[in-house]
Amino acid sequence: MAVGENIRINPARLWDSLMAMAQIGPGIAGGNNRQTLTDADGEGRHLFARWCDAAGLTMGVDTMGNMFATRAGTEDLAPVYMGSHLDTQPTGGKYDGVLGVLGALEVVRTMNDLGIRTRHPIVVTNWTNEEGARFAPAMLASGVFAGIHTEDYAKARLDPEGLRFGDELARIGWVGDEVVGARKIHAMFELHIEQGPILEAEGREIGVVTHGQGLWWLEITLTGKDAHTGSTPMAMRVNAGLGMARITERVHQIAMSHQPGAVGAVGQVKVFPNSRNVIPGRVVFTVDIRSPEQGKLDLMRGEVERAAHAVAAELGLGCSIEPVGHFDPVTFDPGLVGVVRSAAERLGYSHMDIVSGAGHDACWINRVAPTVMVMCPCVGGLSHNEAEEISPEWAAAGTDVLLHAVLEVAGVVG
Ligand code: HGY
Ligand code: MN
Ligand code: MN
Repeated sequence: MAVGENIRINPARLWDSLMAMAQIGPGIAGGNNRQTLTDADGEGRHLFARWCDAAGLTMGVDTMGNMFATRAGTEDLAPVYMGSHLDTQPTGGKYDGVLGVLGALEVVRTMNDLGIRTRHPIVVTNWTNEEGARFAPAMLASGVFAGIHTEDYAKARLDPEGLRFGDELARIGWVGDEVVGARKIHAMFELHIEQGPILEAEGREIGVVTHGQGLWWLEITLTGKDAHTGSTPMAMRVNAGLGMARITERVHQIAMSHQPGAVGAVGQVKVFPNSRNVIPGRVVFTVDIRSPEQGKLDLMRGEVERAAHAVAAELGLGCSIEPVGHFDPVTFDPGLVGVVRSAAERLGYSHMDIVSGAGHDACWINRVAPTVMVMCPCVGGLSHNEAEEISPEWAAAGTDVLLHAVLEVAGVVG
């Protein structure tokens, strides 16, 4: 039975919650720097927990710090989950991940306002370390939940300062007592901004996410020789920085050779000794390549690795390559995709099917439970930038669709 289309969330309350969360871990240009397991992340978690408590939810936390706030159902059934992540990039926006967590909370607040009861319990979720910016790989804790990574592997991950994930999680006081992955999920919904330009360009309010593209993160270490930038003859140089530059260009060329539907870039570069007048003797950088097509993704990985070794050989550099992140292209649950699409239609929101360009916790949870995503546009498609913006209307549209889709799957009683 579809819920009446006149039921809508409270847009002002949602927007106020988004703006209140944005005060925690502020960036330097209007966005956020609330990186995972920092004090700011801990503070954001406490605010979210207080809001969940005020909404009458029961909080559970697992040993990876994943937060699960439960609203009881009328029957002892596997819950319907909805959520995303509260951690941000170092120069992140106010909505990436946060809209999915606080939109889910707004759905529960609306259910409370209207006295709606459901057969299945409902769980609002905050997944730890979705971004992977501080501790690679991305979607780390949802990956442990889905059995992709072991908990030991995850807790041993180091940040750029050499701090351990497990120690940092304990330091902010968010090690829970639940076994990771023990929870049963009837269905999982993730509301997220598109982080690309398609919905806005097409004038659509809702993205019905049918698939997610796959990804490789390849960490390349080039080893040359530190030397004086002034007195070392060009022919004598073993320049790791030059190697990194040539490989970065090759990554771009490889992605362009697989158009449409492939992307590639180098986003993180660490140069040693990083002194203005020293030829870099070592460079460590991560290649990020993605495609919705498995074949293209696998081809690109091989081409990047061969190109890296060829450039290193030309310049007499040592070259090692370590995969530090990977997931194959994702197909979300067709039944739930239909539920999201019909909810958007019922509510009168313009919509289109879309493939997610970014990775999300939903990509891993899709391995262990029927999963789907709902997207709303973002201004200029900009994300992972402090200037990330959405409109209150887009936030409300996405959350209305989430409300109706979740109620349909959770089963309204009475
Ligand atoms: O990298 C991603 O796609 C996500 O933002 N972690
Ligand atoms: Mn995200
Ligand atoms: Mn992100």
